Amino acid sequence: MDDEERRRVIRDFTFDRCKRGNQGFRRILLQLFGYVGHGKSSFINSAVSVWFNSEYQNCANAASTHESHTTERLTYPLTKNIVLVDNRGCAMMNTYETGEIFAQLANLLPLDKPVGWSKGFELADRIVEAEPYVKASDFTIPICVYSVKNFPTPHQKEELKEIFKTATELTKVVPTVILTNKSHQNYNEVEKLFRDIGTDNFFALENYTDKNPKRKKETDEAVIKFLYEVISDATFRADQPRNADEELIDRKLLVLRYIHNRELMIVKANLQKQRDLEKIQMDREFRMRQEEEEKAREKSRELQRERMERVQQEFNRQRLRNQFEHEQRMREKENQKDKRKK
Ligand SMILES: Nc1nc2c(ncn2[C@@H]2O[C@H](COP(=O)(O)OP(=O)(O)OP(=O)(O)O)[C@@H](O)[C@H]2O)c(=O)[nH]1
Ligand SMILES: [Mg+2]
Repeated sequence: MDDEERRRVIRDFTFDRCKRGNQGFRRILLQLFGYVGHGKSSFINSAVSVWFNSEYQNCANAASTHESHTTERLTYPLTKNIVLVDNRGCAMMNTYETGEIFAQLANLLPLDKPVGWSKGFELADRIVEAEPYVKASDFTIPICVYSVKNFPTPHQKEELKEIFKTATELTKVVPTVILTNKSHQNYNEVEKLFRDIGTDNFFALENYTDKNPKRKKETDEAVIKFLYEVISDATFRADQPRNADEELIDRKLLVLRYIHNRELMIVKANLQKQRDLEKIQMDREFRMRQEEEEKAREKSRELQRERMERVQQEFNRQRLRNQFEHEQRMREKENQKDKRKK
C-alpha cells in the first residue's frame, strides 16, 4: 500500500462504515500522554504539517526550552472524525498525575481546558462536574510519547508498566508508543525496554521542530504510516461488539475506584506513618525511662557501697579498739600478777 492509499483510508475513516455500524462512536481521539518535554506537542506539529501538507509551524506551541510547557488539554482535528489531543506532561508519574492521565484517557474530563493535578477527591468532583461535556461517542487511542534521549530508570519502567496496564483496561487498546529523537544512540535499548513491558506498537521519528523544520520523505512517511496503523487498529476494535454508553460508565467506575483506592492508600500510609512515629516516640521514652531507672539503680548501688565501706571501716576501727582494749587488759593482768609475786 502506498502513501496515497493510506491517506485515503485515513481521510475516509468513519465509524459508520464499521461492520456493526458506529455502535455509538463518532470520533477517534488520539490522546498523547507521557513525561514533560518528550515531544508530544512537537509530534502534533509534525502530524499537522504532514497531514495538511503544509510548511512546519509551531501550532501546538512546543517548547523552545525543556521546561514543562503544555498545561492544557488541546484538540487538533485532522479530519471530521480523527482528532489529536495534546496533554499536559508529567514531571514524574505520582499517583496524582497518573489519576489525571487515567481520567484523560478515559475521556472523563472536558477537552480544551487547563489540566491541574488534583489532590484528594477533587478529581472525582471534576469528573462529576464534567459529565455534561464529555462524549461517550469519543473513541480513545492512547499514545505514549517517549524521547529516546532519556533512558527509563527501573522505577520509571515499573511506573510505565502499571500505566500501560490501566490505560489498556480503560481504553481496551494497548498504548502505541511514539519514540522521538529517533537517531539518538539509546534507541535500541529504549525500544527493548518498552517491548519488555508488553508493547510492540512502535513508531519512531525525528519530529519537525523550530531547529529542524524542513520536511523529509522519511518523517512524512512515518507520520502517515502511524496514522494509518492506529486507524486500522481502531477499525478492527470497532468491528467487535461494543457499546459506547456502557463503556463510558465502566471507565468512570474504574477511574473513580482508582481515586478511591488512591485516597485509601494515602490514608493508610499516613496512619502507618503516624503509628511509626508514635512507636519511635514510645521507644525513645521507654529508653529514656530505662536509662533514668538504670541511673537511679546505679546511684543506690553507689550509696549502698559507700554505706558498706563505712560499716566495714567502723567494724575495722571497732576491731582495733577491741584488740587494743584486750591487750591493755592483758597487760594490766600481767602487771598485777607481777606485783603479787613481788
Ligand atoms: N532533536 C529532536 N528534538 C525534539 C524532538 N521532539 C521534540 N524535540 C524538542 O524537545 C523539546 C520539547 O518538546 P515538546 O514537544 O514541547 O515536548 P512536550 O512533550 O510537548 O512537553 P510538555 O508540553 O512540557 O509536556 C523541544 O525543544 C523540541 O524542539 C525530536 O524528535 N528530535
Ligand atoms: Mg507540550
